[in-house]
Amino acid sequence: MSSSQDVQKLVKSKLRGYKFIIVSNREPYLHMHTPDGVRVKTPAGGLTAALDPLMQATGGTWVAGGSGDADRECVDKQNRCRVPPDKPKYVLKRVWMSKDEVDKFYFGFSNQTLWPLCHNVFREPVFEESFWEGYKHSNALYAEAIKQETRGIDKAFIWFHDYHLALAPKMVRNDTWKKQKLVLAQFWHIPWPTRDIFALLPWAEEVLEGMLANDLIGFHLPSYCVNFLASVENVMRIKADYRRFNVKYQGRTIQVKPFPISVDFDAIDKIARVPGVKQEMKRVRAPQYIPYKYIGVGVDRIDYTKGIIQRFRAIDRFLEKYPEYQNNFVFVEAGAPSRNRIPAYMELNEEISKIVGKINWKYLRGYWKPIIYIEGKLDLNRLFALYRTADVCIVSPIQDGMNLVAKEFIAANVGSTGVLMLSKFAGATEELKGAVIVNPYDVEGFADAIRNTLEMPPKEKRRRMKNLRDNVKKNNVFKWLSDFICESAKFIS
Ligand code: GDG
Repeated sequence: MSSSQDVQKLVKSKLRGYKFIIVSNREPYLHMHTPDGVRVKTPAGGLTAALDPLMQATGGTWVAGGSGDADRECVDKQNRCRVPPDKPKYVLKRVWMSKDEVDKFYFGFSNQTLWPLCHNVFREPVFEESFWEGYKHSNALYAEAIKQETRGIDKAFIWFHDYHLALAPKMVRNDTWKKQKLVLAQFWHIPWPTRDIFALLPWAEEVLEGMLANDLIGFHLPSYCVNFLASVENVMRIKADYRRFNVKYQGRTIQVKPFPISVDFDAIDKIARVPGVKQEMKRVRAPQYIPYKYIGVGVDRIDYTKGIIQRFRAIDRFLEKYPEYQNNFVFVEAGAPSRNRIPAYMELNEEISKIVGKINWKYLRGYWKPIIYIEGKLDLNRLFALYRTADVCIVSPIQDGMNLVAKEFIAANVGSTGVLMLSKFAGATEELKGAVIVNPYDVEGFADAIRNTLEMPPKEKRRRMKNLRDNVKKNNVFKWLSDFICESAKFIS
């Protein structure tokens, strides 16, 4: 199962007669005001790109939070519009939230309580009653939108995405009428913490009750599934079956299963070869840009889980310990800002500018400085040119559910000339044999690993990258989609 068309066929055969509904906080199309009038934008990111063709083929409904500044002007009375706008294939149903609602639901409970709670990052989660109330309220808005979309429909498959929507499945299940057959499934895109950490959450039981209304719950890794089952046992006092990875609750059996997410390998491989990328590659090595012998690259959404500070500390130590690389090595960090309203993210932005400034000043020699920090989202040609030109791509999260950047780098490294350096705390590390593995907290070991990687013989680099590319080509995003849908289809009668 390796292409979008294969998955489309699969959905059509497996989910026959079922209305297909996807629910996520982020929407696949945004309407935005521009000087040329209202224009449609698609958010960058692999997930919406992978699910959109599927929705186009199945023609269901996607329920998501409206976030474009012209979104409200472009929907009907039921808050629906048909997308893609130029060739409508499915319904986008928008859920509206006020600024205050977004503050509590998205910036509050989702990203200041659940996000740090689920990542082992020594950031104290914020346990704030008003965030929790806001989270419940917004989940109810999503549930209401789903209810409207399933009114009069006797069979639907509803796929919830992520930690923003833990409570909505129960709300939807409770609203089901007698003969209505709803199959509910959820994919949790971030780690699930150990049972003792999860038990810190004052609303642990309600969160689990919400999720256990699903028939299927997916995580990236088996260890997150085990942690989830252990949390259910611990908090709800019900026995889980660790052999079958399931738990019985209120007369239903809930399947919990790993589905490691991936990228559209073939699409990335193709884009990486377009003339625009090749042109940009020449520019990257041009004297006025990066004329140095070695290039390292880092690409992240700016987040304290991504280990950006730890990466810079290791680069500092590497240049200090191996001074022959001074004036020879440049590290380009592309950081896409995110969640900037949250104090921890504001502090991180400041910390990043300080450490970049400090390191660059420490080593500054003539024109050369070791770190080029590009704040903002890179356009695709530049991003792919960097992926193809880099000697090393450093992905060093201190905790990450999976990490798609690692897989994008592999798919884009068409010449097999680069090396992937990966933190032992990224979900992707379990699959990506062939990467150089580092502990981002071990400054000394990390610095040595950078040196060893740059010194690696080309043959060894190619061998490693070939293994990685074979793996990601085979285990691509369509495999993820089809595995999840096949498992969900087991609940369809
Ligand atoms: C969550 C989980 C899990 C980043 N900077 C630029 C840029 N990006 C794009 C990347 C990639 C995406 O953002 C980041 O995806 P990740 O998977 O690395 O991380 P999260 O956003 O934290 O995602 C994660 C994922 O969900 C999916 O389940 O893997 O563990 O935390 O696509 O390319 N894109 C561009 N310029 C940038 O500067 N164009």
